Amino acid sequence: MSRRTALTALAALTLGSCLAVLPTQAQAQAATVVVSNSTDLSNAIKNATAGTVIQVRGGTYYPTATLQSTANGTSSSPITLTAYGSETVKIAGSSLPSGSWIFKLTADYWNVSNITFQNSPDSAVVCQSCTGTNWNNIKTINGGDSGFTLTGDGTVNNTVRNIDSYGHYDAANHGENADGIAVKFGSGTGNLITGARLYNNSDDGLDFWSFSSPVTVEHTWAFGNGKNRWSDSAFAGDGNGYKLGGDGETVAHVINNSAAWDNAGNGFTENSNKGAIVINRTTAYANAKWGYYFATGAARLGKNLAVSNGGGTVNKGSSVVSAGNNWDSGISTPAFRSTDASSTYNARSSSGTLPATTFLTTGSSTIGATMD
Ligand SMILES: [Ca+2]
Ligand SMILES: [Ca+2]
Repeated sequence: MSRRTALTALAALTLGSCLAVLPTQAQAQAATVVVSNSTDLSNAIKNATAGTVIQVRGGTYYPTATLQSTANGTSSSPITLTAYGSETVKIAGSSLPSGSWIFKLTADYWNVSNITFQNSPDSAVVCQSCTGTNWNNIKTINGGDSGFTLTGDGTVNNTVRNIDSYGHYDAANHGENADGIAVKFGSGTGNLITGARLYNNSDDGLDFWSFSSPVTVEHTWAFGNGKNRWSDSAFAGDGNGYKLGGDGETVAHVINNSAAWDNAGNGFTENSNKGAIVINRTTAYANAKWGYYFATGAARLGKNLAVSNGGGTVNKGSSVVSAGNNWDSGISTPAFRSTDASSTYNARSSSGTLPATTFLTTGSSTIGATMD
């Protein structure tokens, strides 16, 4: 103890009886909690308060009930749930009752990072009416419904950064529902998805069905969705890369610098959303249906690149504004450096960004996704 600290402590002791400085409940519980078993993990999540940091030791956890919390952090004192150091943390849903989710927040200001949620009986991660949550470098894998979901009114200012979400399949509905990311049935502004890799899901890569406020997406890849990888004789997955509406909502979502390839449906589709959806510098390659399907709405399509899509390049209605895309007059189609997608499955960078690839890159500074 330094001399100054010692004197301060002595002064505090001397004055203690009249100062009566007692910690508040929140201050008393704010702490770093290191957990290494499912019971402690569940309790730490449930009992967190603003400022709590939950560090999860490496290993695979098998909770027997959904991990959930309604505890709020604050913008200046969020609740943190993360892996301990650089350890590898997986939370598996295989001991949960059927129909369960692995992790559900109905809460504000959480930062969740560096955790894999796998083999959920139903959805893996659901954030309901959340404000100010940040999800960094998480994975949702091989679940029984959508991988990552934002839902409910009051879904505000959430950021999903560098998520991998793949292999989801809802067997009971023959794959009709399981998306990589679902932002559905709700409202709220300021939500951002960036750096996502959404692939090999039974339904769509990304789905904004019945969400009535604009969502921004950037630096995201959606591929291989909607294929029957489960030998389901009544398979019903849709397989759109980016499904940008539905249920009568009119909303101007924004998609920048992202790509869709090898999906069983359309690369990018309004899905009946008549809003002024902005799609800018994206690439649609070798999707089974249309590269861009915007037949009824007022989308703004700019500087996009569509190549080798089975249904055609673009289906655009009379209210669509289209400029600088490779289907517009006078715009040429640059050659791809590579059409070998194997590197897109590689590990991410140490900071969590998408793996380096030349796949679908062209070097163009004016058209198409840059694939990073
Ligand atoms: Ca569907
Ligand atoms: Ca869907």
